[in-house]
Amino acid sequence: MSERPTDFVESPSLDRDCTTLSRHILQQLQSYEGSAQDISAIMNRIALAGKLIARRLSRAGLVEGALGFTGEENVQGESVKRMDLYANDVFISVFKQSGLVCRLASEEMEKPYYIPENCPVGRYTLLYDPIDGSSNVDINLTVGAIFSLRQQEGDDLDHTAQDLLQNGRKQIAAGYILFGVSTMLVYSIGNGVHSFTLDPSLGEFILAEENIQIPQHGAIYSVNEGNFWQWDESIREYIRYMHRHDGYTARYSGALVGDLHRILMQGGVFLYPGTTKKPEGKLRLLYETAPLAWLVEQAGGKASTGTTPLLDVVPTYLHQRTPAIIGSVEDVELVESFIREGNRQE
Ligand code: AHM
Ligand code: MG
Repeated sequence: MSERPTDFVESPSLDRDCTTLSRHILQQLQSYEGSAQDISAIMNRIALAGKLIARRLSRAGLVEGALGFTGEENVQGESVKRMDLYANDVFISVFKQSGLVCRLASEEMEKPYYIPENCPVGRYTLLYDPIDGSSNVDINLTVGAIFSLRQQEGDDLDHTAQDLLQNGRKQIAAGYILFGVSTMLVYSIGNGVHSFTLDPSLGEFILAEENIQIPQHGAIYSVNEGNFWQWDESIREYIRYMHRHDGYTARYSGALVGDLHRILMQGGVFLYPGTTKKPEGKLRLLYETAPLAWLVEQAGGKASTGTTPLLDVVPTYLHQRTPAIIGSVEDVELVESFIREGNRQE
């Protein structure tokens, strides 16, 4: 006798609606050990931060004091936007009394934020860029948030956070939240890359795609060509090659998360090489390029500085920048081949 009620109708869409982020993470971890429970709880808190930021962004034009600059500069010498600060505080508030994370480090804070009462229970550090591409906020275009989770090593009693200065392979979890047409959360805990769409009516992130694989090659190259005359000749040669060959198309939104998301789904390459003004490029390693590199490699892609695997770079300070070439294997290798050729001729 069937155990199902006779009027039960299979509904794949209903099944999918029930695959929430928290359920998916627990399935991924396949363990009820303390550390698995911690990572699951941390991911759920990151999702909460994403929902809070998405809510604020969706009403930004209506809320007094949500848009525009604060008049201050961050540690990188960049003008701080009100949304940058709001989103930075959201992550702190979400984790402050969680007992899960004992340090938070972000683009907006010169030094990590310590939560001593969470240690030694929560020996994790969350690194994040609260609003990536913040120049897009005031014109109502896509922005993102990037996160990376690392295990704390040692006591860090002197609060120098030296243990964070390690390569990108030390990440335990990484991902981003894309505030676009809809809000998406894309994450990996070292077992494939999975995307979720926020259903505002449920307040839940619902599975969109599991085990995303980036195409081996794609048509898109994503770079700020306004920097052309500030690049090394090898990058200029690569761009000339793109211009002269069929089958390539440029896309650049000014928000790394949006550009990278497109490449993850459709293939291609994102690059932010060094410039004469900024030889290391613009993007920061620990909370921008390393998490995205880790994610793209998890999806079968590649990430490079041009000469070294991006995940091998060991920073010497928290806010260190790196040139970044991230995307489909063939397209990243094409850029690398131009750089190699340039170096050979020097
Ligand atoms: P931000 O985190 O301060 O917004 O800076 C990072 C952003 C990236 O999202 C984007 O790819 C890049 O800066 C754009 O820089 P540029 O205007 O130099 O092309
Ligand atoms: Mg950023």
